[in-house]
Amino acid sequence: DVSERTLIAVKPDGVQRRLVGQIIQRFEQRGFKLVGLKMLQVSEDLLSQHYCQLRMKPFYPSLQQYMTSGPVVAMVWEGHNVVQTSRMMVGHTNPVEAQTGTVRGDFGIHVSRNVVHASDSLEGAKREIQLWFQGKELLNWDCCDQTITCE
Ligand code: DAT
Ligand code: MG
Repeated sequence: DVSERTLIAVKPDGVQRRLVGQIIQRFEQRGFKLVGLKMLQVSEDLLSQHYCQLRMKPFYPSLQQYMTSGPVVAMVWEGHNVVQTSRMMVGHTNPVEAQTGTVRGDFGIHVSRNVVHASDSLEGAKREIQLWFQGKELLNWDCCDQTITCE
């Protein structure tokens, strides 16, 4: 499905470390299409909805502290198999286990500062995109070379 979409977010540590450009570049050069992009300060409310399955975890308070500590760059990327492919590009949750060549494997060393978020399933992506973006913030646009890039 060429109109599959996922939510990718550069977390506060990624923004602070000036990694936004390199992360965007990886998704662009892979062939995905950027259809939404914004910088925002995440509220405790948005975060608890985003991580609704983690609210009871012992690390949630520190996760909340970190995720609301500074701006985040949220993006919606579109393309064939983008959910699964972007999880592979982002790498294992714990950077210690993330392969070199992945974002977390190249830029992270600790699970509590793992640089980037990527939706983990089609349903999760749908839910997260609706949570983070208004419909009018997402743009449908035709790529000039879409017959070559399999869009
Ligand atoms: P992912 O971000 O790979 O989808 P997740 O959804 O299980 O991983 O967890 C969300 C975030 O919570 C993760 O990116 C970092 C943080 N986290 C997960 N497990 C953790 C742990 N054991 N200690 C500290 N932070 C953790
Ligand atoms: Mg997750």
